[in-house]
This record gives sequence, C-alpha cells and structure tokens, in this order.
Amino acid sequence: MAKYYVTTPIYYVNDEPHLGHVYTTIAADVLARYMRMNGRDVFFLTGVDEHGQKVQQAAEQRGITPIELADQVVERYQALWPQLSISNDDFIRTSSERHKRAVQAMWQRLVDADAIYKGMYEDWYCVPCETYWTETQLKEADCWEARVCPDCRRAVERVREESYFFRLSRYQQPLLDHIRQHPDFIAPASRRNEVLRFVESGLNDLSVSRTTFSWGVPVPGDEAHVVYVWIDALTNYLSAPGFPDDRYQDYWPADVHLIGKDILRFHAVYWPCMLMAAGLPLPKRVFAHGWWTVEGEKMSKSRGNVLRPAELLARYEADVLRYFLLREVPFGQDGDFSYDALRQRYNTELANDVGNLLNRTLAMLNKYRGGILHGAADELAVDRALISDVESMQRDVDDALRAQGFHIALERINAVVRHGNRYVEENAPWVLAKEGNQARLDTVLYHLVETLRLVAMQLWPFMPGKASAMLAQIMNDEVNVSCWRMSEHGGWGLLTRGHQCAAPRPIFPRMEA
Ligand code: ME8
Repeated sequence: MAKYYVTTPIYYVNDEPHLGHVYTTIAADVLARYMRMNGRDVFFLTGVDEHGQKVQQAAEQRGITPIELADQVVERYQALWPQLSISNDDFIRTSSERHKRAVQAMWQRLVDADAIYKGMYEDWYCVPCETYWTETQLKEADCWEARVCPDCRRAVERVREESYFFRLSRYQQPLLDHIRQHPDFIAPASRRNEVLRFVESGLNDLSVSRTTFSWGVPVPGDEAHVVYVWIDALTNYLSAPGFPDDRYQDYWPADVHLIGKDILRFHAVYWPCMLMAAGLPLPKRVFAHGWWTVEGEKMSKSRGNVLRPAELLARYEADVLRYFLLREVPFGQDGDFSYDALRQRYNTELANDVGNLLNRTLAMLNKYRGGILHGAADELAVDRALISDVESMQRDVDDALRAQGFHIALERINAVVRHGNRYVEENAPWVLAKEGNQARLDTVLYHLVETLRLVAMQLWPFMPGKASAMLAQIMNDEVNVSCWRMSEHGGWGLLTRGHQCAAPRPIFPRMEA
C-alpha cells in the first residue's frame, strides 16, 4: 500500500494554541483523511517543541521547571486536537526519550560526515524569538542604533560562546541543484523563488549548539553543549517514525511538510542540507502557507486579539471552522479572519447551497416516493452532464489536494452542488410528480441522491462530522466514513433500487448575525 506522510510544525510550548496552530493542523488533517480515503497508508504527525531558552525562561518566571511548563501546555494541545476532529497518528514531544535518541543519532551522523566542527560564536541574539542576528542584518532592518530585534523590536543581547557549527556552506550548490531539479519541492512558487534567491546569495555555516542554557538535548560526548533548537526540532520528523531504527523508512521521506511562511528557511534550507549531510532522503515537498490576521490586525498578546480555540469553538462547530479556514483563503496566501466573513461563507455555500440541495432532495424523495429510490431509467443529456460533472469533480479534487489546493478543491465541490441545484430547477420534480411521470421522477431523484452521496464523500475530509451526518441521512444509517474508500464507495451508481433514505434533518441551519 502506498504510504503518505504528512506533518505539521511542532508548536512551541511557551504559548498556548491559537488560530494559527489550528490552521496548519486542520490542513494536515484534511490531507490525512483524504489520503486514507484513497487507500494510502497514512502517517500524520503533529507535536510540540519543548526545548530552548525561551521555554526555560518562561518556566523560571512561573517558578516551575521547564518540563512542568511543557506538561501543562502539552495537555492543552492534546485536549484540543480531538475537539477539532484532528486524526493525527502520532504526537511527538521533543522531551521524549525516543526523540532525544534520534537527535543524538542525527548529530552523530553529521559528525561522521565531517559536517560539524567546533568554533567560536559571536552575535546578537533575541531571546524571545530565539533568533541570532548579524550586525549587517540589524543594520539592514534599521535596528542597529536601537539594538533591537527586527522581528519583535525587543532588545537583542550580545553573545559570545564556544559552539559547534554545521557546514551549511558546503551544501549550497547541492541544495540549489535539488531545488532546480525538483520544481515541486517548495511551494507555493513565490516561496520557492524566495528560497532560491536566499540560497543563491550564499550560505554561512550555522551555529548548532549552545552552552548558555541547559534545557535541551546534550551534544553526544560534550555535555556542556546542548543541541541548538532547530536541529533538535526538525529531527522530530524522523524521530516519530522511529529513526534511527530502520522502521523510520516505512514513512520517511515525508510527502509534505506543512508549515507557515515564518519557518520556511528552516524547512527549505537548513533541514534539506542537514539531511543531505546525514545521507538521508529529503522530504518530497515543503508547503509554506500564509499568515492569518484577525479583523485586519496582526494577532499579538499585547493587542489582546489572539484568537484562542476555546473562543472559536464556543461560537462555531469545529467543522464550520475547518471549512471556513480552508475555503476563505487560497492556501499559500495571507488571509484575514473575521466573524462576518465566516458567517457569509457559511450561509451562502453551506446553508444555501449544500444544505438546500440535501434538504429539498430528501424532502421530495420522502414526499413523492416514501424515501425510496427506484433507480434510474433512460438517461437524458442533462443526467449524463450531471454524472460527468461529478466524476470530473472527483478528478479535479484529487489534483487539487495532491497540490494542497484546498480552496480549489472546495470550490470545485461547490460547483457540483450548484449544478445539482440547477438540475432540480430544470427538471422540476414537483411537476413530474404532478403529471404522474413516475419513471422520469425516479431518474431525477436518483441522480440527485447519488450526486449528494459523492459530494458528501468529498466533503468528509474537510467536515467529517457534517459529511457523516449527510451520509447518515442518505444511507438511512449511521455510517463510519473513516472506513470508506474511494475505490469501493466512490463510483457513480452504487445506490441500488429499493434503497431507503431517511427524512431530511437540517445539517446547515442558517447563521444569524
Ligand atoms: O515556529 N497564521 O513553533 P510555533 C498562520 N516550534 N499560521 C500561523 C500563525 C498565523 N498567524 N501563527 C502561527 C515554531 N502559525 C517552531 C516550529 S517545526 C520543526 C518547529 C502556525 O509555535 C504556522 O504553522 O511558533 C507556523 O509555522 C507555526 O504555527 C509556528 O508555531
């Protein structure tokens, strides 16, 4: 069985989950569900990034140990994901033994490849962002006079310490070759160009150990050093599937790393170079999505506008949120979250279009035929046009999701729903019923129900609860859609003559202002 390995970033435990974390994880979940439905052996990984100075300091401020702080925040994440129907197969913590073992094995491979050497590190450092800055970078960002961080504008500190370095510079040309030979390696295209320009401008060796804090994985053979957070964090993608034991090869290389654009350089430059040095295969793709603002503003603790999942889930069902986030903004672009936009999208696309098609179809089927399908008689051109639209939708959704085009997939599914509603108007089943044109009435109703069934299957990865409810009415039975497979259930015409559907119960009631 072909495997599919999809990851989210591992999230820092010095803050609690918010809209941004929810977004990436939902996107990964849709891919995982879709690929399982298509018969792939899926490994969907998420987790948390627990080490580093920021976490150590946050814990100190609260008078607890780093692991106590991590335990508290981890619990939030682990409680949240089921509420959002996240179907991850594993959850990696960087404080776990299996992860430490993998990081040390990775380190050793880099040492064996002569890709790591000891030197002296001197630079400017922003503690809150865990980012080192060169003087040139500070000057370019107009932050040199004030000695502040270009990202967060807080004070940077001068640091000078003994450090191990990774020979990043050695991999500049191999990385450029790889990116050029693999046009799909970095997406979207704008990000790929950004990375190409960055790599072309030259790569400096990377400081990869620290002696200034202790909350991390010790460097093998030199315990005064801990492995710098990014080598530690990135290796999670290997430790979860079992590295260094051979079984990691069951899933590695990852099919796609989903990340936000903030951490593109780490995933599209440092990580592939580390892997090349270690003699390991590179991930097939890194997709960096855009940034959410809230009601036009950047989310920040100081503004007090950070959207927390509890607030969102108090207002909306998880499925509605899942749908909105992936439909509203083309994946890869920045977007703005607003309650108005959510309500509008929901009302037009889900309540008016999908909900309406389901309700009116099942209502007519029940009213005219006691809820029973009587199969399709002679098909007319309008019927064949509907079938072929459904079938081409399935192919288009497949193409879209293979390229992480969530919004394209949803728009394509919605187009079929609109087609279905037009088909109702054009064929006016109420007229057929009145005229007593039973054969034609049955044919029209059959096409509508089959369309809805296959639409619900395509919607399931996005809205597992809502789509299951749709299918429960269509099948007149509770259905466990996670066991459904496109190869088995995805073909047109599987509902048989005599099949009983349930009476409609509204699944997408209109949302008032
Ligand atoms: O960077 N819009 O963790 P993190 C969209 N531990 N996505 C957002 C977002 C926003 N406003 N805010 C956050 C780290 N995200 C490291 C990663 S991976 C080996 C280590 C999402 O907790 C987005 O996916 O800061 C972003 O990349 C991630 O959260 C950053 O999470």
